[in-house]
Amino acid sequence: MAMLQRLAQLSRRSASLASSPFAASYAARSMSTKMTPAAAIKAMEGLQSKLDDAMQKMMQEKGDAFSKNEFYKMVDETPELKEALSKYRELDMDVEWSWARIRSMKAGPLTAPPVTVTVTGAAGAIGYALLFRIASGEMFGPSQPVNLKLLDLPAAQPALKGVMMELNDCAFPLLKSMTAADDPMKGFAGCDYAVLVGAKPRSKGMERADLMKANAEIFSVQGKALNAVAPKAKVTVVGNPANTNALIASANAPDMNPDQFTAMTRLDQTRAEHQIAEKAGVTVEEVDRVVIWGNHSASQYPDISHATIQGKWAKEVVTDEAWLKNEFIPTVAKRGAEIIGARGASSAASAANAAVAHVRDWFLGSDGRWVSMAVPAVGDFGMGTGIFYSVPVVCYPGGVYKRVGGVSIDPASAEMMEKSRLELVEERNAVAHLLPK
Ligand code: NAX
Repeated sequence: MAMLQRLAQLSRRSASLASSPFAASYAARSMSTKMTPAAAIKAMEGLQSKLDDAMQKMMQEKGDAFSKNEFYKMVDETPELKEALSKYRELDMDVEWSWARIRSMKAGPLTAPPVTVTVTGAAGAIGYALLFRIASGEMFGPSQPVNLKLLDLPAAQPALKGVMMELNDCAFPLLKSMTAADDPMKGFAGCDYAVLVGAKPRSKGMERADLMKANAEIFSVQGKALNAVAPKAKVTVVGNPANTNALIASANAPDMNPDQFTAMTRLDQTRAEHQIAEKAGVTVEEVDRVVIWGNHSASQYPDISHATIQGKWAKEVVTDEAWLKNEFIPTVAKRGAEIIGARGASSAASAANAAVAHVRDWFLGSDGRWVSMAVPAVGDFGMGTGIFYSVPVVCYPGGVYKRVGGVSIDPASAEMMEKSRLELVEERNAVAHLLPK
């Protein structure tokens, strides 16, 4: 399992390798070498095996201590491997993609029983960025077959059909079956994991309260359906307002443990990690233990009080308090709006990436790393109960997460955390009619 975990972790850096946009750019790159794509692939194969063997060997030797940077360092110091890598570059190939290809094709026999995952809102923007990555093995690991169940509204079925045609056209070895549904009872039937992306967007002139109400109804129906047809499922809510939607779905699933429901704040975490890494002039991999507290909304609190940068306390590296307060926190909290402003569309690819990371860690474990998830509040950190509140957790292989305990909270953090808690209580009160007693 350790090796698979490590592969899955490494693959978070790999591109959406087999998505159709990739296929197009791959063809374009191959053209630039004046080789046909087939000839380029053929030319790569021997080099891939050589590098793959070296990687496997290093993984066996180092186990969990294996890191990709170390691997590249070793390649750099081994003339034969260095030459193999440089030949890749001559082929004008994206090395990250090459590694993904090795992993997706050579990770071992696909003997594990498939994991069944339902994605709602599958025909939407996040769905389009997410499904290809699930089917390629990035969510559940490179040798874990998957069944995809795609749920969307009746009106979205024609578009969904097109997405399924593209998924089929990718011929993903891991994709064992795929079905579409517009009825939650069919869409969730027997799923092991459910990623609830589909939600009603805020239309022009719509009040927040109306948006909350419309989404609350969707998630109460879906909670009931999950309870009836997939009571063992592990559920990740992405659709907004994510925390309160998770609360509603969970409250409507009386036979399921509330801990089976989570809401995604991973995108906020990765946004925060990037901001801190950039400010400190380090890579994101050198930043650890950034925490997102509270609601996936502008009231969230991205907290670096417990974070480390290259093993040192982040607060001792980033000492610019004014930047932390006036730039870092607002930038992370309002990043979604900034992206809509810049690209005229919402952040679909990074949201899909966060969903891949959230579920992957839940399924394969986070290897001791803290990751933020909105989970049922259990009274710690003074947050009471009856809301879904984002906290740091550590995940263990097989779908287990544990809240990180004993985290000290300074007064300034407590104030920020309380603001987000109050907002969540307000959201809960607005949908109280959909929360069975
Ligand atoms: P899109 O509008 O592109 O897609 C939404 C899809 O959901 C559509 O295909 C729609 O037909 C479907 N849908 C609507 N109601 C449904 C229902 N009852 N059952 C099944 N499907 C249904 O939105 P997209 O950009 O994909 O965003 C989806 C949701 O993610 C939104 O609520 C958005 O606010 C939320 N986000 C959450 C993030 C997070 O970090 N938690 C970040 C990104 C994103 O903003």
